Amino acid sequence: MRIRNLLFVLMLLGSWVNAQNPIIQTFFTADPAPMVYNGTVYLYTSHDEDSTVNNFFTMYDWRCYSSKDMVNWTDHGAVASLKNFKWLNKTNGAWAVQCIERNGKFYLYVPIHGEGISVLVSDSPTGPFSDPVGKRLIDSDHIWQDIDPTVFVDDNGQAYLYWGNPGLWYVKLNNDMISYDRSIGQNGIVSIEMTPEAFGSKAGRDGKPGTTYTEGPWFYKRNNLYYMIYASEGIPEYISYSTAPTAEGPWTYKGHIMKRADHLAFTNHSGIVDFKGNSYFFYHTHELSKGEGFKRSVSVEQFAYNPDGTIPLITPTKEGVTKSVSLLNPYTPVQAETIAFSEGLKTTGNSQTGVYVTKIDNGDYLKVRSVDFGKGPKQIEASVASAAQGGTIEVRIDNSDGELLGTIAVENTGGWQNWKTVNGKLKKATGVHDLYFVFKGGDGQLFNFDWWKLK
Ligand code: FUB
Repeated sequence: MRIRNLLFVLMLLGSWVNAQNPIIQTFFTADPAPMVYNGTVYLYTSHDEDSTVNNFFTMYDWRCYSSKDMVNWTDHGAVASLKNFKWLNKTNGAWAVQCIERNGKFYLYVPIHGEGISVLVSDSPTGPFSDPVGKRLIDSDHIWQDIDPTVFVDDNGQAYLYWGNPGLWYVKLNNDMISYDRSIGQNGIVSIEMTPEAFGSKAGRDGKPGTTYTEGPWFYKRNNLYYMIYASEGIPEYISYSTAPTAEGPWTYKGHIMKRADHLAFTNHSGIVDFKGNSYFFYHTHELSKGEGFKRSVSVEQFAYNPDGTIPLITPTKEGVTKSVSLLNPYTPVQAETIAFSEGLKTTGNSQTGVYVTKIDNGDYLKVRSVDFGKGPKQIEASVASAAQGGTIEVRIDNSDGELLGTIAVENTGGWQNWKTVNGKLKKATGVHDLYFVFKGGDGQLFNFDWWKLK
């Protein structure tokens, strides 16, 4: 009996060690919006602040992460914020974002809670973004319901922007992506009829018949079928979906994709992409904050469509994506903020250094998955800076207390921005491994860490 208990504990520990969800641990991230561009998944998220104000969503900016392998995510920092809108007299309300690319420009559609939906544009997926309109994009008479934009460009070039809570509306964007056709609907805005056939049946709070549709639509097309994925069933939210033969409907309710589970937050919000032959479902939980619904974190599950194009019920897991779709090359500089999992760390950045890892304390660690050691490195190089005592980076493989390949000594470099390249000798290791940097030192913040490279 005791041995069985022990095995059970070891099994739980094992699954914790392999935990990949939530995929970002350095910040609270919500409302995932993945975009595949140029062999990379760019993940745009809203951002729940570490300190919640007035027990409500406290959200000032939008963040971006990218991955080529679906297990390591590179942090590009806050790529846009409410400060991008000079006309806006508001400091909170940076809700669920989506970015899409068209003709080499990147359009970031953002809701500002209570201020409707706006758009920013950039020449790069990671910004800087600027405001091409100078006022809100969606000009409706239900501004408080204008949240959660989702955008899709159809094969014929027509772009659609859908959004809304608890209704669902769309506009047909013009080719410039920053204005819309005002000749349809009500001054350009088409209201979708919310019927049980289209979005499932659920009585409203007033007891009157209604639909399950709640908010957070995610609109896309796959194999000639149009999909609308959305948060459903009120609070706590499920994720459900409907499909249609055209971008404008009629929609048919198809059922749940993710049901309520204990570690899900009271909201949920999803995004779906196909990448390198696999399908991925992004959502958010309150796992990292241990139950705080205004401090959410993005998770991902790999799934497969059924042969008829329907989506199976997806279970939220701690393991998340178990297989990387490509190996990481450690022989060119790897940004330290390329992370599969970490504990105790933050990232920050500036225009000289870009994004780097900070708030490194004794015992914190950073994991990078599926690193291709090849025939084996002899040395490791790392860029670090410290105005304090410095410390040591232990280089381990396969586990945070796995085989120690070597250590890098970090001394005071004369300032938190005085970057110095330091080296450490490594024991030989070949093949593919998960690489762990385990940080050791005295009390307080030890050093900053910008990049590393095997030699
Ligand atoms: O993140 C703020 C709001 O919570 C989003 O706009 C909704 O979709 C829900 O996730």
